[in-house]
Amino acid sequence: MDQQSDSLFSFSERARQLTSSAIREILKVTERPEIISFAGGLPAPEGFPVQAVQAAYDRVLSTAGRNALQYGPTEGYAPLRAWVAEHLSAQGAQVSPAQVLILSGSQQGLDLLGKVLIDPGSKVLVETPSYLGALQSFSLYQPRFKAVPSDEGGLLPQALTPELAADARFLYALPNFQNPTGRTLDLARRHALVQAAARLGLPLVEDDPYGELRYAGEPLPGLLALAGQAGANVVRLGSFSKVLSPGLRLGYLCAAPALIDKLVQAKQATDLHTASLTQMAVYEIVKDGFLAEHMPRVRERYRLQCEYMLQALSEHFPAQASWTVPQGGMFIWVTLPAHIDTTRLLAQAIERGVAFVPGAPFYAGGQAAHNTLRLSFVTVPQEKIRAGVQVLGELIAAYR
Ligand code: N5F
Repeated sequence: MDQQSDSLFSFSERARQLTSSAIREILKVTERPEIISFAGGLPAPEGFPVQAVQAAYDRVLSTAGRNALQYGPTEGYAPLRAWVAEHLSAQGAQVSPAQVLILSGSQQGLDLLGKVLIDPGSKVLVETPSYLGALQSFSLYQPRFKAVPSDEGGLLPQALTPELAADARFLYALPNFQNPTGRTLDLARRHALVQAAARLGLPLVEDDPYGELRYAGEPLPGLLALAGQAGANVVRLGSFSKVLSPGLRLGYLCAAPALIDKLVQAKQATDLHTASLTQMAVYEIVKDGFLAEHMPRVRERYRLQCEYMLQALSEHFPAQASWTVPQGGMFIWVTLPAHIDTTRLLAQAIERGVAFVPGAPFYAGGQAAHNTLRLSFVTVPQEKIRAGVQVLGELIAAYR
């Protein structure tokens, strides 16, 4: 098939460099029902508010059906933009609706940012490791990734030297329960990061799909909320995927109006606008405070699942393995003894009916740690978490 399409089309330079996301590839395998998958960051379907979504679609269609089925503005449905602005303002940022762009999933925001901010060869700063879907989106625009040093507490703001930041288009950062490591940037580092960014004139892209999923520790202000005082330029991405459902494909971006204008032009060329019906239905759901009653249930479920996996890891993984203990979100990051290559381990694990995401594709602009892997603990039922972790423990012990 590939050979045939190669001779049928002359692919662009950009397309030639495209590779498939490791997560999406693994998800194909893990669709088999017998597989215990710790791979995809798929929210637990038990948490999907099916009835609320159904009722909202019904209400929208019966009260404003013709509007909902019509084209709409590229910027997004005005009441939803206003809700997002208010939601972010309640978290300490000062945001007006004009600074909000509604997206078809926050992944679209990553692509649009790449489109309007990255030229071939542009320097883009990333954490080590970082969300591989963002690396994939940005890669289409052929940047030069530079890794910002980090430790178990996340990004090291003092590592942002003038030399590292010089000419960088932006720094892509995930302060809450980072994908893939689950780690969280503490308050002191958040302050130091926005101050360094302001001093260096470096835009920060704050991606926060998991922020509402905190089940331990105190909530911390986001980079956008801290930006005002420091005078930093922060672009914030948010998503309804992890609070309502990813199948809705709805997210948003908040930025200075000058960037919103450019992104709107790029979005016009991409999809004209995000589905009107979806935006109106989601607005119906969130406008009266549904999330305040819904999120505690989701958080409690994730807390228990996380605890369960941590327990299974300490029972079944060897003493030389270490892992992160997240305060929220969906991921645990495991570091195995240096001789273990987790890409090879994955092939063996799939034969035994267990999947995870190997660590290597999460690295850009620096050395990859091939002995790392990401485990998602939210979709697998508790008894299967134990069974899956046990299999991985056996394979690690037998690895040669
Ligand atoms: O808002 P949405 O659903 O487009 O989320 C994209 C996204 C953006 N930023 C970060 C840090 C994310 O983690 C995500 C979603 N990540 C999932 C993951 O497992 O890493 C996506 C898995 C689903 C898939 O690739 O099919």
